[in-house]
Order: sequence, then C-alpha cells, then structure tokens
Amino acid sequence: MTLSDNTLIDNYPTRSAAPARHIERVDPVVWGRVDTPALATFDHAGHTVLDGLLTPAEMAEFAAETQRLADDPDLWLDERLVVEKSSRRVRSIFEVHKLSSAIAELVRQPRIVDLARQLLGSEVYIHQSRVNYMPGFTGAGFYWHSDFETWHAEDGMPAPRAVSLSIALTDNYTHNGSLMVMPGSHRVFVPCPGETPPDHYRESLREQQIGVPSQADIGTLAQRFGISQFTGPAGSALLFDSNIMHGSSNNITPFPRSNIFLVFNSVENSLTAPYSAAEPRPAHIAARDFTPLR
Ligand code: 6CS
Ligand code: FE
Repeated sequence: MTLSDNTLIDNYPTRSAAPARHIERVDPVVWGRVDTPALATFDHAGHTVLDGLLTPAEMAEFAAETQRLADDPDLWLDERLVVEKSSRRVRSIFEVHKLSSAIAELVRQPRIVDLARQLLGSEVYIHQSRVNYMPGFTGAGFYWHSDFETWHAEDGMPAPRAVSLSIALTDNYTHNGSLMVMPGSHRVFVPCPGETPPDHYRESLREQQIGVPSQADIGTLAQRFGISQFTGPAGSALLFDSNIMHGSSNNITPFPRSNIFLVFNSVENSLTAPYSAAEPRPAHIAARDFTPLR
C-alpha cells in the first residue's frame, strides 16, 4: 500500500453503516497569514460576512449574466444545469466560472481570491462554482450538512483546506431561505450514516439524504454552537469554512434568493480517489484541473 491509498490514512471517516462519534478537527482552519480585518474572526467563527463585496454596477452585471444563463436553451440540455425536484425551475447551474467570462474574471480578482489565499496559505484553484437560484414560492432549501463531508467522501478532498464564498445577488432576509450556519462547528467533523449510492450526485444536488447528519447529531451541534443566519443586501457575501454545519429553509416568500457560490481549494489539497464512494463525481461538480488561479 502507498500513502495515496485512501483506506490507509483517513482522518475523517464517514458514510459507514453504524453511527460514529464526532471527530475533533485535526487540521488548521487558517493555514496562512491573515491581514484583512474582515478575516480576523474567521478562525474562531468559521465564517465571516463581507458587506458590499460587489458594487451596484457589478450586481446589475451579474444579475443579467445569471438570468442569461438560466434562459439559455442549450444549458437546459446540459448536465451542468440542475432542475428543482418538484418544479421545472432551475435550481443550480454548475461551472459558471467557465460558462461566464464575467464570473471567470470575478474569481481572479485579487480582492476575492486573496481572501482564499490568505486563509489557505497557498495558491488556490476553483473546486466548484455554481449559481443557486432559489425562486420565490417554490424554492427548496438545502438540509443541514458540511460541504467538506461530501467533498471528502465523494470527491476525494483530503483535508478541510477549502473555503466557500457565497455572493448574494438578491437581498437576503430572514424569511426567504437565507443561509443558517452553526458558528464554531467547523472544528467538529460529523460522520454521516449510510453508504454512498452510485451516481448519488444526481439525487443529492436536488435533495440530499445521504451525507447529512442524524437529527441527534444536529441537535447536539446546535446546542453547543447555536445557529446564526446570514442576512444582508444584494452584493454582500458570506465566506465560510468547508466544514461548517449549514443549511437553508424553503423559500415560500415571493422574494427570490439567488447567489454565486465559489469554492476555493488549496493546490496542496488537490483531490485523490473518493474516500467513501465508488466513483468520483464529474469534473463540472468537482474540478480535477488543479491549476492555480492567476
Ligand atoms: O454536492 C456538493 O458539492 C454540495 N451540495 C450539496 C447539496 N451538498 C454538499 C455540498 O454542499
Ligand atoms: Fe453547502
């Protein structure tokens, strides 16, 4: 056996049949040197709110861009577009940093990518990008989960050395399905019960049932860490650790909630074979080109 054999070293085992105990994170949260004031509390809280990340002009540009993508008939025949489970509305479009030159430029802007470089202490690349469209009335939420749990199990991401940036394209209220996080939960890895089914992503991207903690585990975490909700005007953003416990409710209000979601992974944490799935997910969901962003 070699060190790259995932069955030999797995600091974050998950997806077993029997319930398993919580694992205290062995890896750092901040891997580099942070000199942006907004990142000062990231180590402790596992997330930070960035007010006014986009200018009004950029907001208008990205709103038009994401509408253009959702209206593109070719994309409706493309695997990268995911439709809601119980309506014919678009839920997510993946790999938007390749589909849109405006988003390609956005992810390379130093004010954005330097946040990830500082936290991760290395060059970074895009592991996943998507636009989430949560329409009014019928927008379905995302149940409680840690992103890293899925990226480790299904994509072969070795360590939680990745950060996500969710940029609001619409106003986030408490009532339109805005993101809830458990501050501090990024230090605890919660193994999730159940084997990964084949082609699980086809189901999980609409409604995730495997790779989510038990209700008892969510209860324990919520007692320990509490729950805070991200609200703020369009153009603000939430930067969060790959292992923080988070989720969102359905949106039955008339107010849509769409966001651009970018995942930066360290080039020193590039993907191996999945730790708990038979096959890796397709590259439009989990990139296997680890070229650093320039
Ligand atoms: O699959 C992913 O990569 C992301 N999406 C979902 C619904 N769960 C895990 C992770 O956040
Ligand atoms: Fe998530």
